[in-house]
Amino acid sequence: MLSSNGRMKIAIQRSGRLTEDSIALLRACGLEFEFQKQSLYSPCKNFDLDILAIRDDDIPEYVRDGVADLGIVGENILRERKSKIPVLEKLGFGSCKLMISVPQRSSYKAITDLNGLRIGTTYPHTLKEFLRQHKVKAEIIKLSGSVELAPSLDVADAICDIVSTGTTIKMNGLRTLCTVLESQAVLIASPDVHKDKKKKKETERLLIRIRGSLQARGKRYLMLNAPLEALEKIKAILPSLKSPTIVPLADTNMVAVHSVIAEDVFWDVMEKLKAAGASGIIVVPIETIIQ
Ligand code: PRT
Ligand code: ZN
Repeated sequence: MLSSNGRMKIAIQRSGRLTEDSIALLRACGLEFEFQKQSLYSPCKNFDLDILAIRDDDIPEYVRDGVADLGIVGENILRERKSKIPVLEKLGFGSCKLMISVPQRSSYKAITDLNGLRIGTTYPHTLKEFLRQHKVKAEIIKLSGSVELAPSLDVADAICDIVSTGTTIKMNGLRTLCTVLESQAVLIASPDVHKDKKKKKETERLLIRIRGSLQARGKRYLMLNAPLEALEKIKAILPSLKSPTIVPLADTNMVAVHSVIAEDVFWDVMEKLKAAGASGIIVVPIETIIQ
């Protein structure tokens, strides 16, 4: 039985591709809990929230029915369930594409080439909608798993399945033909959350933390010393979130510059800063950014 102890509940995938990142996100929000996938509930010690571990396919229904107040699930599942539950935030992990693939040696190139074919999938509703939009008449073969085997077993001529690295498709002698849907994990909320004052407030608190942690992802905090005359040059090099913080130093010819930079431009920026006269460069990780 599901407990209704009055605490908020967030549903996450019990065991699968979204589990680790969902837990990491909640921990990055400062939530303290021990996650055991054997138990349905993991209570947070420092937040009025229980983590509910279930199959990803059940998350939209649990949240829609208010059994869970919040949920973390892939957009692909929401679309397939024709869910109307509001998405509060895209979470930037679990990225994948729902794609139509065909045998490598086939001659199919365009979406219209799918006319008259049998397409195997575990996403019949999403595929039906896609084919309707593109005015393609194909037969949808509903499968429950191992979709990639369907063409070699002659159960289907093409497949519509989730692709991430593309290895599965390649290993089964298939190639992708088109994208049906781009997906990532999202935070959803039960419509009832907004009607309950306490839950609404707790959701807003959590959302601020989630956004702060997403903002900080891929960013570093940079500190350096620079001669005053090099300051303008250094400011021009720094692609900061906002203008950098300039701190005076005991040596009045020098200043300290603090800024936030993106991880992927880090080394390029570093070399330019050194060449411009920066010294004592320190780069530290950022846990959260609250705007
Ligand atoms: O038990 P439960 O029902 O909870 O889990 P599940 O087995 O249904 O889901 P799971 O854990 O496989 O995926 C959970 C969610 O992760 C999906 O709903 C997507 O939102 C997202 N996701 C991200 C993926 C993938 N990447 C992915 N690669 N879901 C599935 N795959 C599968 C795909 O179906 C195919 O079999 O991985 C294979 C392709 O991967 P590549 O890397 O070889 O292209
Ligand atoms: Zn599932």
